[in-house]
Amino acid sequence: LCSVAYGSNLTFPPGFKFGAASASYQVEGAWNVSDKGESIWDRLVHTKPEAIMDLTNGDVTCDSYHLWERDIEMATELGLHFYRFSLSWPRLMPTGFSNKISEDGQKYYNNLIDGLLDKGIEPLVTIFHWDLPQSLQDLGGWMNPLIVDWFEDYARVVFSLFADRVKTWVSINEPVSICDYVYNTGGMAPPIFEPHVAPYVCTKHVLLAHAKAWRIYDEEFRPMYNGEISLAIPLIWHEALSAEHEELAELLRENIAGRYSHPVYSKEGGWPPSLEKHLEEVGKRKGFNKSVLPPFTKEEIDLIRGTYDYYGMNFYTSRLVRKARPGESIGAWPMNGAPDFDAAFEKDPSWVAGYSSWFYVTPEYFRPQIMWLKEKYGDLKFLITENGISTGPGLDDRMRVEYYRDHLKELLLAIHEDGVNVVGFTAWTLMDNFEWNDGLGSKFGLYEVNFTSPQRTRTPRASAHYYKSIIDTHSIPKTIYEN
Ligand code: GBH
Repeated sequence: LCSVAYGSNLTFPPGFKFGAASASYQVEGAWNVSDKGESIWDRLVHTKPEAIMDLTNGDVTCDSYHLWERDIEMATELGLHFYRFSLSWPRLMPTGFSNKISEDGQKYYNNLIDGLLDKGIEPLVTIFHWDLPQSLQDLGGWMNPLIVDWFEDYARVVFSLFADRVKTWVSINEPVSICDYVYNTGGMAPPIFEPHVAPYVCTKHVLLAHAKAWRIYDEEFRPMYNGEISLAIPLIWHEALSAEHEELAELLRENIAGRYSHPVYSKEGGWPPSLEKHLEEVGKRKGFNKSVLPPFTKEEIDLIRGTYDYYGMNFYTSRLVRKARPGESIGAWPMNGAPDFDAAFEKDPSWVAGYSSWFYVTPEYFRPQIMWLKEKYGDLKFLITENGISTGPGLDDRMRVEYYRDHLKELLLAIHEDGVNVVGFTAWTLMDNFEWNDGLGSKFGLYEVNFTSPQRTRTPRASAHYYKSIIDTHSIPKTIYEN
């Protein structure tokens, strides 16, 4: 692509960094090599293959466990400033506990980290991106309060092994996915359907686990290594269908963004007050005689509050919100509706659909979402930890080019017009990979992966060239697709 930068307002601030992301279960494969333990995703795909749309699984996927050198080469081709990847807990700690650290697991991540650093690319490491050891799931997983201690042990091992070279950390990727999607749909791993209590209990445990990891880093590792650690929180903007639904839309924003952000980022800590009040009513309505949202003690509020170094934000899509009609059946939170809030979701007819069923392209709400967070929690430092779109196969992914162009333009407006401090942007994802329940058929990659070749050949798409030109020019360039 021939590219020419135009207009200073389409230029990113000096020091702004670009990266691309992946996650262990989605790219590594090698699910049972060496002493690796079984994860909850291994268990799901092997015992309920029908949970995956195209009946594929992550047994081999991109085979990055063996092809990590090619992954680094791609990151280098793109000119990435950082590569975000996650650690597989059961690969590093086969029992799930810290009594055994895998030699081969350590070696794999050391190779990847050192290989990236050799090329001048920063490793940005996610400690947990959903592949919980099955051994811990057998003990209740995120529903067992002891997970907070198990995660703390895991995080300490991870920091001891890698914090000398890794300076930016994501503790837990998308609490909403592991708490809300999992228990509200029963379709992900673990396949447990319990939408009344489980999502809220899980939220509390995830926040405590994150807080412990942050505090370990802060006290034991930051003095030596001076890095940063935060959550990656997925935001789906909830826009009121019309003015009369605004109060409901705001309550839903508190449920998806506030439930995971307020305890960490607000000055007072704890649950968002409006949400706390609503979920107490929900509890009583359901006959619990108390809130479905477990309360925090004063100590817990203080433990969690302030445990951040930046705001990590994943942004993909949005929803229009209205009050449900009497008797209307409401889809599962957070993609299809909000039963606990008597809220139904709609899409704007003008929204372009992605390949995934949940996906609508809504760059116009990227900026309001960032502003909402800034207004609630103050002048935070934002890092966009994921953004991208699913398409079908093919190298000419015009849709993805336009998706990145439109979202990055909105991000620049947030930076230049609204004065938001955004320090970096991460494309999801470096290459096509195992897209959870959507399997290998849903393509999010800048690089296409040929899943039928033993080499898992990776080929840059138009969007890879486009992203490279953004990085090279530090601005949004004109391309063959520019209108
Ligand atoms: C992120 O999830 C993840 O961090 C990443 O691993 C993933 O590959 C990427 O985005 C693209 O999806 O069955 O209707 O409930 C985004 C949130 C969570 C969206 C699971 C789809 C299931 C849809 N995703 N969800 S539904």
